[in-house]
Amino acid sequence: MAKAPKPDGNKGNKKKVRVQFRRNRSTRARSTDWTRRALEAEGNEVDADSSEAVSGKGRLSRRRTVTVSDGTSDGRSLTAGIVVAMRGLFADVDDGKCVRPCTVRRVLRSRLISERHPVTVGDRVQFAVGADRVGVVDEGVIESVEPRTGTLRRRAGRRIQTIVANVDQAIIVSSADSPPPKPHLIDRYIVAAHAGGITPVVCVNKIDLDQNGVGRDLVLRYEALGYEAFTTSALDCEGIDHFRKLLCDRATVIAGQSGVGKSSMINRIDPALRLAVGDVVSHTNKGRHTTTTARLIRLDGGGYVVDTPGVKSFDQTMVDREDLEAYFVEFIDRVPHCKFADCTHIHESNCAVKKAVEQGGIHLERYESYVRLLEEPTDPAWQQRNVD
Ligand SMILES: Nc1nc2c(ncn2[C@@H]2O[C@H](COP(=O)(O)OP(=O)(O)OP(=O)(O)O)[C@@H](O)[C@H]2O)c(=O)[nH]1
Ligand SMILES: [Mg+2]
Ligand SMILES: [Zn+2]
Repeated sequence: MAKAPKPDGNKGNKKKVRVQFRRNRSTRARSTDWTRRALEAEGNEVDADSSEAVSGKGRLSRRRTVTVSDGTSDGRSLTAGIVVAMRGLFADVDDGKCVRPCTVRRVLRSRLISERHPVTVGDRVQFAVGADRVGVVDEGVIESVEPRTGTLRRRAGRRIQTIVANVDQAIIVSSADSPPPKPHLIDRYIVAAHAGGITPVVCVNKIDLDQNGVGRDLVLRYEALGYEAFTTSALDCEGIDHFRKLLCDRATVIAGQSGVGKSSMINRIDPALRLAVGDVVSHTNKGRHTTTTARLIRLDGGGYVVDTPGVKSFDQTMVDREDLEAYFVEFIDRVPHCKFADCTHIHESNCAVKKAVEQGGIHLERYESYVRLLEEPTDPAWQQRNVD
């Protein structure tokens, strides 16, 4: 269930923690200069206004002691909020009264070195801020991030990108046509949703373009596996009532290829949102990547929805190879009948999974998704750093 931000906290107590120095820095940089920060925001380090007291053995020391505040920062009280968007290393935090840009205290970033960003959309945070000047929303500093529940994550280079945190379900949107559906991408999202502890739901939008029934077949495929699956048309509103009901009182991420109509569907729920919608390029039949950053939207009926940018591909190595079979629900009953206990269902003889594929009990495209995911290169070093 979606939780509203808690009321202001005010607990006091400073404590010392030991954190690792980042390898590429030995001196601290502080700034309250917005221009420099804005220039550095994309991909570079930006220092939060900090009360860090550094002690240690100078440049040779790889560790430092920082003083972080448990409940207050520099005498400023902490406020609870939820991250609604990320802009570089700045987080837009909604505390129920306003949306405020916040930097992230360096100690948090040091602790979450394996993540591309230490905070993400959907995170429930505590931030410190001075008294607002009249008519000005001052910048805040995120001091702590609550433990995450359901997440949608993917691999981004050698790090993890948590696309969204604290969601209950992922509605994985495909389109019946234009762009043509990519069942393999749906399967990747389903694995990632299970791995992140959220419920996958399949939606085939643009059902008005479903001339040859490909979209309806996809829905039947996933329904047969026990997943909630439904069709919509953001063009003529078919299925939008069902979509609205699914969002009610829950936290949902909407994910899928570019151009499938994710933002158009959300606009149908609340036309006042006016989310940007882009064309599908006619000669490539692909979307234009109109939505460029994930955005959390509170819904009038309770709950919230996160619109995300369309993806071309979705790398995930959250799941170990030997566990992957368990993420394909239709494999689970068959696996005990394979001859070899460690059967990978690829080259072994007497494999119950392959037999089911031959006999039509397992859809060939689902099996191909499994094979492609299994054969995807994994990075052992990456998996060790998987700390979240
Ligand atoms: N025919 C038809 N067109 C639709 C439907 N839904 C959306 N579209 C069109 O599809 C195009 C892409 O829609 P968007 O809502 O921008 O798609 P998106 O999934 O948000 O795309 P990204 O933001 O790039 O990820 C627009 O031209 C929409 O008008 C639908 O149900 N039927
Ligand atoms: Mg969009
Ligand atoms: Zn097997």
